[in-house]
Amino acid sequence: MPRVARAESSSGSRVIAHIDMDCFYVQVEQRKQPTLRGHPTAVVQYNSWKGGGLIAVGYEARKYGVKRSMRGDEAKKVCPDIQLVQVPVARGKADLSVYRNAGSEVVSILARRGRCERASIDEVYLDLSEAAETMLAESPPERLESISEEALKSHVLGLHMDGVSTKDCVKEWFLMSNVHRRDKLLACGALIVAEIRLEVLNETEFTCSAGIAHNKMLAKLASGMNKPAQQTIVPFSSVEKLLEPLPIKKMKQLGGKLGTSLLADLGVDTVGGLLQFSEEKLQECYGINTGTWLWNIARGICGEEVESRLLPKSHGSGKTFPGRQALKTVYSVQKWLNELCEELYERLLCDLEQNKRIAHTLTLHASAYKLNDMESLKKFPSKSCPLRYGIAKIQEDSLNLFNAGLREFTSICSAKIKGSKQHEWAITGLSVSASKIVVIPSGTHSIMKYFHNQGQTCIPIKEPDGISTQNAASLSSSGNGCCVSLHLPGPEINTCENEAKTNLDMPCLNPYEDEIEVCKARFDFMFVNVLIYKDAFHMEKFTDNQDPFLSRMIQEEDRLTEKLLLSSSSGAENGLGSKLTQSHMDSHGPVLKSENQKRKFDKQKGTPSILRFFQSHNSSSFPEQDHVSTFQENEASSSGLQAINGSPGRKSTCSLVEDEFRSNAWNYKSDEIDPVVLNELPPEIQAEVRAWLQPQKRANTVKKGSSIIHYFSPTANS
Ligand code: TTP
Repeated sequence: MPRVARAESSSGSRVIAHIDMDCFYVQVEQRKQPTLRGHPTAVVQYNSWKGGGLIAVGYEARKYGVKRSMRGDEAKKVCPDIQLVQVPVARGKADLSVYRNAGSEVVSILARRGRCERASIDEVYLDLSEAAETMLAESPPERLESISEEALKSHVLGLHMDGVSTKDCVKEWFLMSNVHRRDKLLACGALIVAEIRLEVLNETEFTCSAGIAHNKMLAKLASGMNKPAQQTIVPFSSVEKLLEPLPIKKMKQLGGKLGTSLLADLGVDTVGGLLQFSEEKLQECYGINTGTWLWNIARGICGEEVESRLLPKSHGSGKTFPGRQALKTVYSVQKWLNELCEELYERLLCDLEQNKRIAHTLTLHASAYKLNDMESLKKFPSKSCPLRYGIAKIQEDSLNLFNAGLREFTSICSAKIKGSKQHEWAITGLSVSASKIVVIPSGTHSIMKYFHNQGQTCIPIKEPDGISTQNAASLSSSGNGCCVSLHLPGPEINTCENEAKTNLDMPCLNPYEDEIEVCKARFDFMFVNVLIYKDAFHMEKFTDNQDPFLSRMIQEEDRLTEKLLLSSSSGAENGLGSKLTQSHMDSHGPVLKSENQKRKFDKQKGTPSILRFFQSHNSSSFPEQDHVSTFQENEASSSGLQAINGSPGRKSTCSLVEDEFRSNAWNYKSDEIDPVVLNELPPEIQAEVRAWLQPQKRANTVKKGSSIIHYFSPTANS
């Protein structure tokens, strides 16, 4: 597409709003304590040193010169009347749940009007294109009896005042008729946003500010321009004027190294400065994608869609240990990790209970320095592994991740500093996060889909230092994340680097990825609940509630178990599978509603269960052993079956699955298998399974190329 047309079409008819809560933590505290309203107020971190650090400053306090970077004592000096409110504390660290919940209240109101993306604890994007189109078609601004007062307070960038009052000018802008359609749509969007902001105020008592533009980037820039409780509109014609003088560092994603490089290498310090470079030149300097992205943002082009997401993409719990609080022993790290994991796990369970979502990846981030090498720029490597539900498991895995990171960190540093002793390190920040969160689907799923998934495990999540866990989630769910690899014993711990390489190198082997994800989630959910039930606290919680979803899940699993009495191998009995099945059954006790159900479970105790069979393959069920799999190892094991197949002494996943399936299958009697299960398989596979059940006939039934192994093998799906 020609470049000018690209700019024109990208700005087209989309109407995007960015809503930003004003001084959010302060507003939440003021709602809790209405006497604080109208007073200069700030929210401080709980630490007592010099009155604590300010993390949110109310607008009344800002007038006195109080800033976020100040300590409480400093703020008192510039504003003696300031009210300092402590952030709630739990487990020795800030407890943000009250703010998170308040954010959710606002999101639920905003989501009524259009596609809504929760961008942070207090920020939301709304795609109002459809609502604006409808308004323009049915009741355009010029046909309205009046324009709301709130809308008339809008700031319209580039509007010429011509000596008339601002309000009149804005009114004229709303009512103009012979203008470009995109401006009319923007006017409709602004009227809608003004209404929404009033709804938020009436229902929650919170004020918010908004930016209304043709894309996310411009809307976000605009929302911060006039605060608090105001809205700013960016007509297409004013985009260039807005961007030209804008300092490069103010642009999202240009605040870091890239922004610094633009200044150092190209001498560019404003967005407008980028306009002098051709797209080719920018590509030459920064690569194809970044070059094009820079060329686009200089012209206000941003094709990023508003995602439909009301819930967070990840959960995290972290704490900083500045100055003398830095942690210097593994014991102290473990103590804090346990606290952080408890908070994280509470939120995971809450998400599971309220939203039926489970997380798949656990990531540990830390910041550290070497005691005798303060200048070392080497960052503590972030590590991730599959997330196992159960508080003890998360705590154990986090510590393993930390130890893996520490080994790498200290060895790198030690190599640089001759004679340095081990363990001369200090941790200044720790956080654990859970990402790759998926909704547990309702409905049933064929065993076929689960088998598809059994050969698969998540690729290492490669998260470059500094990238948020939200990005980790998106990387891991990017669609290239599936590969066939062996389930090695112990959690796979992955270094969070080289994500681009991973995505490029890892073969995407299955075209049914979405279904698999969904199916895996469903089965994971069963295992998750098995683990949850082991925890007395949560058992009580769930049984008290008699959660209908959970009961349905249990019935569903029960149905599957009955249907799929495939596994009776003694190997599985001794493994984790049997442990899980047992605890699953034990723990189901309290929620079984009918005598019938109880009898069914009693009968099933000690009987074969599909869970045992599956468990021997399940990626989240590794033995309790610290197995560190570095990126290189994972790459080797997963960058194609060829590598595995080719290496002597290691069997391919397919051949392992084949062996396992066979060794189990030979033990089954055909009359033990519900024909419904076989009927779910494709005809040629049904034939082969039946042949396995009746070995003497097997040789004649399997067509070449239609084997079950072929069916489940990656090449069959690629
Ligand atoms: P911001 O949106 O950055 O700021 P704000 O809402 O306080 O004020 P404004 O009206 O200017 O947008 O942050 C949202 C909340 O996040 C803030 O109220 C407190 C919290 N926060 C921190 O805890 N630490 C921080 O470093 C920042 C920047 C914010």
